[in-house]
Amino acid sequence: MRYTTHSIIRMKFGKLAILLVTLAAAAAFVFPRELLVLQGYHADKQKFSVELVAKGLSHPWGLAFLPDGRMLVTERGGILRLIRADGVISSPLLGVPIIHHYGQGGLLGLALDPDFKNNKIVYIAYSEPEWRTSGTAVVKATLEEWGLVKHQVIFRQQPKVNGDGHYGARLVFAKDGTLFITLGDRQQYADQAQQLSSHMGKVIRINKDGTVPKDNPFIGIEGAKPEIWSYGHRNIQGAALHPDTGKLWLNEHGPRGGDEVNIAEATKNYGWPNACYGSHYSGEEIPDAHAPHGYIEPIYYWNPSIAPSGMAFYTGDAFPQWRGSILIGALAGEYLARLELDGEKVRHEEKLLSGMGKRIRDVVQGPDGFVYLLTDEENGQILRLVPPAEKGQNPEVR
Ligand SMILES: [Ca+2]
Repeated sequence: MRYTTHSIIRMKFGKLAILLVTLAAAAAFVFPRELLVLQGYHADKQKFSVELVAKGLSHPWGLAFLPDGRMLVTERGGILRLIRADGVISSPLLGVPIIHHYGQGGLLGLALDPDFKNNKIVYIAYSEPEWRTSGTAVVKATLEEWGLVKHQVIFRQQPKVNGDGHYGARLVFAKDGTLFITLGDRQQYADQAQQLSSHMGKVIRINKDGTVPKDNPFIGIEGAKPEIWSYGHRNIQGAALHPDTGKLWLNEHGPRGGDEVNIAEATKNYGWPNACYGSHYSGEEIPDAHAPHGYIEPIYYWNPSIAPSGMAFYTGDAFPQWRGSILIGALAGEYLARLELDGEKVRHEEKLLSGMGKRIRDVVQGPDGFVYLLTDEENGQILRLVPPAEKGQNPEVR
């Protein structure tokens, strides 16, 4: 039989289609929801249980709920998946950007467009490779059932540098529709956190199309990058908008004994690396003094360090006593921090889930008011905190 070029192409497409269907079927595995043995978990003010929603995710990093109740989840290695509320995990979505997959780099934070219901647009932060360097970038794309289309890279960290650490990479929409991007100092470049000519160690604020908002604070300052909102940060892996004030709250990995919670205000300098609690990992001391140099003191810090990551304000009905608290996942600390607030001060910290031995990468309040967590491990999980079932009540019909 003679093959024409046309028939060969057709055959290849036919085989490709069969291969794709087979792969999709193999990858869409089902995990029944399980109850862990943490029924009636002890806590200061609220008892809760922990449910396993899904597992088998490789170092999941960011989670966002779609309006239909499904979860969009990034895995650090460069995989994006949709996960149903009953734990069914999709095959990897197509159209994901190429990432620098070393160290802390990968597919990282994500956010849905505030008008996602109508436009299906998502924003994903990732470490973008360029020759031997990389930098945090943000891609905007439309989410289809099978993947991302209509990509537009709306932000690129400048300069790109060597090294695989401190990408920051949380994305939060402000109430005015601008997008905050949290960055890190890229680990070996701490001094750039103080330089307005570099994006590193900054909070960035841009419009949805990547342009600079007209009221950004450093527009017109010679040599300053106009996307900068605040500076002097080390590595911001958690951020959330205060539900009442609309201010951007964040947490950042500090040096040894100096992880922080800050409220990021326009033009403000948060001190890194010139002032900070704790000491460099080399043992070298860092001055604590913030005020004499105009650096903003953290509103809270951890000594010893906990390596804080995802962050959410709790506003739901499932845990009334937690309303108004911040929930922060601890990686090295292996717990869920609940910070009780008094205005813009932290009044009390409660350590939830300590002893479970899980590095917690992201924290999200679900549309049901339950608290969803991503665990950072090769066989990563989605866990959720729910109120404990009443005695004799079937937890499935709670
Ligand atoms: Ca600081």
